[in-house]
Amino acid sequence: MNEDNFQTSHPFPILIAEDNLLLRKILEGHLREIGYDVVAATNGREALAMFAKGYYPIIITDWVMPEMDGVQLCRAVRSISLDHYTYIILLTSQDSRENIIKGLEAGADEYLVKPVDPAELTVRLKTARRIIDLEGSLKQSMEEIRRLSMRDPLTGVYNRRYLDDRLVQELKRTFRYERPLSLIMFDIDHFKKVNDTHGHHAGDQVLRGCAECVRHGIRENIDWLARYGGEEFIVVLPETDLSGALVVAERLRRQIEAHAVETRQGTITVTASFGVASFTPPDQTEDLAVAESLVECADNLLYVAKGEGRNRVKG
Ligand code: GH3
Ligand code: MG
Ligand code: MG
Ligand code: MG
Ligand code: MG
Repeated sequence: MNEDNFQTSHPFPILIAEDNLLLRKILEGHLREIGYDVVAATNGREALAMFAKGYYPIIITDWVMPEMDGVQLCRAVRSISLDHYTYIILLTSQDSRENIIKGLEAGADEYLVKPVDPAELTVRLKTARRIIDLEGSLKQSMEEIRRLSMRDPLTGVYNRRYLDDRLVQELKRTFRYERPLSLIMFDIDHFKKVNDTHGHHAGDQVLRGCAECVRHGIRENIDWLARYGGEEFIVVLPETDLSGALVVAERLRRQIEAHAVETRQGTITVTASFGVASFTPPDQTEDLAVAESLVECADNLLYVAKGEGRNRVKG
């Protein structure tokens, strides 16, 4: 087996725990022969210490060992919460029904009766790999779903669901550290006209362009932008009081006004109206309904900005 094959087929080491030197060497030799990388421990305690230092997706453990036996090792490994699954194969000469159940109950996935048949071990390891690969792809899918569930598909900024959850988290921090928090809500002016004049597709491009423009105009990793509704967005500014937020809103207003969106229908520029609301504890007693009232307050001020002629900031 060449180096490349080795890498792609067995990219991780197996941890074995076996107190009998001869059996350990035989097992190590067989695993190496079929291309696995092996790390060996002489008892359960040693294996657990190695496991705590590095992740092993597969553990092959003897049952009867000094200090910590295989069943205790299974229990210990299962009690550690891990990001990835570890497949445990328990080796036993005690193949009574009762012992097998005890081993599986302790968290072993599979047992093999000693003396280990190399051919059987090889196929059991294939099962282990299938489980580990399946778990890996499930994790990836979950991560992808999680990522998608918090974003607005059109603009790529956070969506309303994320906004609701994160805003409550930000407020908890605001209460805990008695720091200010500001919220800017903005709505594109006469956006219906953009759609009516240039088409929905161009309208979409304008929405993307505005979101991009604002995303670049706020502090990276501190402030964040979410799409609240159709052409309404919210920027959350932690650690920022009203005067600071008004400065940011005014800058964003000018940036949107100056931002030209190139579309097949030609260059489109829009303006937006802004409402800014702030909050500093202990102005109010701790109540997470503040999240709603902040949004409501910014919304009302946004409405005032519209009424006064649009393309302006109200705070
Ligand atoms: P105002 O200045 O008062 O905000 O006027 P407006 O025309 O922007 O507001 P109005 O609420 O009348 O219209 C909003 C428009 O935004 C109507 C809706 O079709 C459009 N819109 C909402 N979501 C999207 C979207 O995802 N893509 C496109 N292209 N248009 C959208
Ligand atoms: Mg033993
Ligand atoms: Mg409107
Ligand atoms: Mg609008
Ligand atoms: Mg609107």
